[in-house]
Amino acid sequence: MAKGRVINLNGGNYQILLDDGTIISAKASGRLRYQKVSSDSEFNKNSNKLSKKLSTARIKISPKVGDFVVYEESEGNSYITEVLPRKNSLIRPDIANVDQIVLVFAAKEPQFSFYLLDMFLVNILKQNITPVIIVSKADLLTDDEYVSLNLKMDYYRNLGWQVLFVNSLNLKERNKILSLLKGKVSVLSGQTGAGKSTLINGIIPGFSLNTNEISKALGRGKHTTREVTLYSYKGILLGDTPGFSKFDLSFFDLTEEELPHLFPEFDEYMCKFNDCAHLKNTPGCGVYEAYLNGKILDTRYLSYLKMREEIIKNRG
Ligand SMILES: Nc1nc2c(ncn2[C@@H]2O[C@H](COP(=O)(O)OP(=O)(O)OP(=O)(O)O)[C@@H](O)[C@H]2O)c(=O)[nH]1
Ligand SMILES: [Mg+2]
Ligand SMILES: [Zn+2]
Repeated sequence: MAKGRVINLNGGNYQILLDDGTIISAKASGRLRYQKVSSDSEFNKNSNKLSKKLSTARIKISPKVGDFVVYEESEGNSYITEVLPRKNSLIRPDIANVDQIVLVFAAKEPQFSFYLLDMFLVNILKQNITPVIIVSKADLLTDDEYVSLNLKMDYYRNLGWQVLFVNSLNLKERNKILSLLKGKVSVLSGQTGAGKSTLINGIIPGFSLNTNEISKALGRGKHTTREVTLYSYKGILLGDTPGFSKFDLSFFDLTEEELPHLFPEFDEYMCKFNDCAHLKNTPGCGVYEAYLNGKILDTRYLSYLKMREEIIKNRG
């Protein structure tokens, strides 16, 4: 019985990274299709296969990038026979066992959007993962634009997150980034054309992942990266992912009740009310007052209101 970690999957072929650094190719075994799991297994979270009375069930599990798997050799081929329990499992990007998400947001091209940033952050926090924020294409900013954007990003730094400005085409912050990635599984996420693949090329010497100019007509990338892949470098695992376009960000199963708790700074401004929605013009609402007093960044509060509306609208 041998183990490894899936680092790429393409048309039914899995690349598996072994402890000694070698990479083998494997297919899913027929036996994999159904696997015995207990009722408290992570695999069961979204499965209704298991009634309260049963303690185990057999459910279908497909290995995904990031998974630790058991494989067997047979007639010169390798077959994955088991997917080991996941520490976490993301849907977009589709990857398991991640320690950290590195959000890559272009300062320009595509235009920086606080709403989009807040939306990504909410989704990351919902999955209990720590974000790192990298503002790419900082070289495209004028000095004034840089000062003003950097000042706003201080707000995010004060929430406890790392924020770096970089020019990935001439990466000066490589050592700093390497130290943030050290010993962790990190995955880059962000809009298409933001520069995720370019950043990886800057971090890992000799790398040349495909990158592409953003479309002038659409103001966005062309989805150059098509699949999730983990790259291994000096004890770091770094995942490149296909970018999002504005239109395919969804709210998964977010509820309007949990939304305020995914804006961590809101906790500081307690409300008089138990289940306050923190809407504008609510007398006595601590969050609304903090917004009025400038303690909560205006774009954060507006992102909250807009996301709340979207959630309600999507629920129908
Ligand atoms: N000036 C400048 N251009 C950059 C920077 N980072 C990336 N670019 C350019 O932005 C374009 C898009 O970069 P990619 O790395 O392909 O973007 P991506 O996020 O991987 O896009 P998808 O794979 O579609 O998700 C390319 O033309 C890059 O050369 C940067 O820091 N500064
Ligand atoms: Mg890419
Ligand atoms: Zn309130």
